[in-house]
Amino acid sequence: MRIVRSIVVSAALVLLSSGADAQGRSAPKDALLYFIWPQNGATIKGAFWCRFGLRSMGVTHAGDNFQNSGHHHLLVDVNEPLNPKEPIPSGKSHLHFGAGQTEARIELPPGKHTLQLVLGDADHYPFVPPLVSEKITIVIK
Ligand SMILES: [Cu+2]
Repeated sequence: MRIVRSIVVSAALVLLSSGADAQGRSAPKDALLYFIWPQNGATIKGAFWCRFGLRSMGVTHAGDNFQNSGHHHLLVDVNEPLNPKEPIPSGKSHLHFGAGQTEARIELPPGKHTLQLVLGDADHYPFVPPLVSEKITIVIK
């Protein structure tokens, strides 16, 4: 009996630890990620404030593991699809807003650019299915 009980306890521990890992979370069905600004097709002179909109979910810090919440990521000129099994990459074209920012000053070289928002969980994984905004195209003068 004692052996059986220790197996049950270790199985419960495995379940707990996988529950603490935020990977594979799903967003509420009515969640919506969108650009407040700029709008698709906008022509902008110089640097601009990019404003992130999120409906039916909350914005938290990276590392904060609350239900129905995440932090914003901005993809700039990214064409490759995200791998849902990997954390969102980090770099000049994959910006993380881990302090819970809902707007950011963006400066891009003149020309055409695409922008897309992705919501990430506490560990920077996309939700399943991914919660992404429309991919917009802007022109920097
Ligand atoms: Cu992140």
